[in-house]
Amino acid sequence: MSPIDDGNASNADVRLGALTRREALGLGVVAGTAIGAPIDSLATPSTQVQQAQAVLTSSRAFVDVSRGNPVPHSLRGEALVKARLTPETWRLEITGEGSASVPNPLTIEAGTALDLSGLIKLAKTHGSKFLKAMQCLNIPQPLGQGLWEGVPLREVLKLAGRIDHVRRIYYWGYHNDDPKQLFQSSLSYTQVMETSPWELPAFLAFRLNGEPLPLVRGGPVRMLIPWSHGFKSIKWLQHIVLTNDFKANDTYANDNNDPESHLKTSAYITSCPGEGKVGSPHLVRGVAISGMSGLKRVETWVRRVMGGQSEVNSNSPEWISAAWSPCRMDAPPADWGHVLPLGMSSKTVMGFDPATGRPKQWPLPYSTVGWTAAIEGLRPGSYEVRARSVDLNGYAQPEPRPYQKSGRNEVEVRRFRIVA
Ligand SMILES: Nc1nc2c(c(=O)[nH]1)N[C@H]1C(S)=C(S)[C@@H](COP(=O)(O)O)O[C@H]1N2
Ligand SMILES: [Mo]
Repeated sequence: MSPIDDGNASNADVRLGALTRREALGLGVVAGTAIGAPIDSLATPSTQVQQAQAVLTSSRAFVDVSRGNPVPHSLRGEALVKARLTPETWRLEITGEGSASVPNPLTIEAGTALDLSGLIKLAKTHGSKFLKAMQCLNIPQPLGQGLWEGVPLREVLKLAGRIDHVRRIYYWGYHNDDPKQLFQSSLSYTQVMETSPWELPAFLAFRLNGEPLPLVRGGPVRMLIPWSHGFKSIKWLQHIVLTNDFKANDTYANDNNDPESHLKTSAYITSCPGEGKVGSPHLVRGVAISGMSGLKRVETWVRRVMGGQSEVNSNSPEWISAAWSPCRMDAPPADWGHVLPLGMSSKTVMGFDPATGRPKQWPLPYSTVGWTAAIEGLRPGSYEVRARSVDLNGYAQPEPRPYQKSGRNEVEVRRFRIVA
């Protein structure tokens, strides 16, 4: 899939709509999913049919949001070696700036930069893995969901010795050595070093869905910030700088985005047939992301539309008094062995009970869940269906953030007709 704009340009969502539908059709996945099923789950359709949505997206089927000219994952051969984007040539530098004190900087010049085998070695003692959906702050669809393996960033920073006078950490990846193409992101020192043990940590990922992280998804190594939108998850990671400056200096802040915005709870419609028959339930399907505020339920509102009827929005009286009905959310897969990469036990995945192998929470935090609404009892006519999430604080979409530059949150609507 070719990269798309990250939505800071005007017509990105239109282009995305076309891409995701084509992608879903091209992959032949379970009807109506925007998220592609991995090859191995396609081979076991019986375990997938009860699910409205596949758990893992194959690495190539993610919607690709990448800046750069050329985009780093288009490099080949010598150019790739020169860019240090092969497993053998990849290096990570960790340095300090200003008053930050970094006793053991990791640099290419001094021969101390971290290489991939060093990172893999660190993973032997400090590695972990978890499921997480990727979502762009500016695109109203999840980009995909993966099983990511790697090492918490805090363990990597320890390699630089007893660092001091550090309040923030910023980082970037390969960008054709062109300052104009820099895509940088940042975190506070506290966010990196003191993740709650129940939360997924800031992370360096080098495997996805049981395989080495491919170049197309930011390999050999990318940053992965579980609680955040995609712009914190820098691909082709090569540089980390420790600073005493406390301010966020993310490239994404330049486009009026909230740089501290975290992954949001939202529902998306992935399939709604344009026409249905009286007497048979009209099946509407979708996915929802469980963001930082969790997901209580997904609900739909079906509205009869007459010719020339006025638009409604979330401030309209009709909307405010509308009757929303809860949808059926997919249960956790009964057999995680069919869902996870071959040979991986769910007992070893963060967020799962190591004794039973079942998820401790459902939906899993920062992951997607499929949902289905079976709409019944409609008379012939034209209808609109809307879907919204309700988070664990009781907020229904588009609340609590009508301000979209902290994460798109429109309530999706589809039209359909019921015929006799
Ligand atoms: N180096 C680099 N990393 C990047 C980007 C980029 O353009 N360059 N885009 C970011 C944005 S805005 C998003 S939404 C995610 C998308 O990740 P994906 O392409 O794996 O779906 O990557 C992030 N990491
Ligand atoms: Mo993004």
